[in-house]
Amino acid sequence: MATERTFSIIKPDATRRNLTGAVTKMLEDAGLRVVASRRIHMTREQAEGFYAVHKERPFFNDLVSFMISGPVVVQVLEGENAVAKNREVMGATNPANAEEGTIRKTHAESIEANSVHGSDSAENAAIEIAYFFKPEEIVG
Ligand code: IDP
Ligand code: MG
Repeated sequence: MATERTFSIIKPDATRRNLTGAVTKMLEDAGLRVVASRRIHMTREQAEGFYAVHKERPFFNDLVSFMISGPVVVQVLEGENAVAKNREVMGATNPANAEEGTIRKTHAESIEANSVHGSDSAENAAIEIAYFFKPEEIVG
């Protein structure tokens, strides 16, 4: 399996509880390398654009409000099989269904405030990385 990149967000519920380091350590312990990282406070427009695929879902407005309720940390992660590896260490969307030892099982507050975002495919990873980072901001 070749080296791959994926996109991660440490969500406002985690930054609020000062868990940026704890979450990042879990990503690093899973074999992922942080090759770009920036703490931002997303605008509503930015969050709506990022989650545009979910705009017909009933939770869309709440999700956008949550994502702009505080700062987030946007990151590019690199490693072997990075997309799948990140999804594995994140755990299931609903923390009640997440495996022991995953970020969401350990830290998430709810199905919405679930501490992390991770790209679901290599194709979406490329789109999501380009949404937040210029190529020269990613240093592998
Ligand atoms: P994922 O983050 O595990 O890929 P998605 O289905 O892509 O899950 O949903 C995006 C985000 O929307 C979730 O991480 C979570 O914050 C929120 N979300 C998903 N399903 C629900 C729900 O049923 N109620 C409230 N928020 C939800
Ligand atoms: Mg998703």
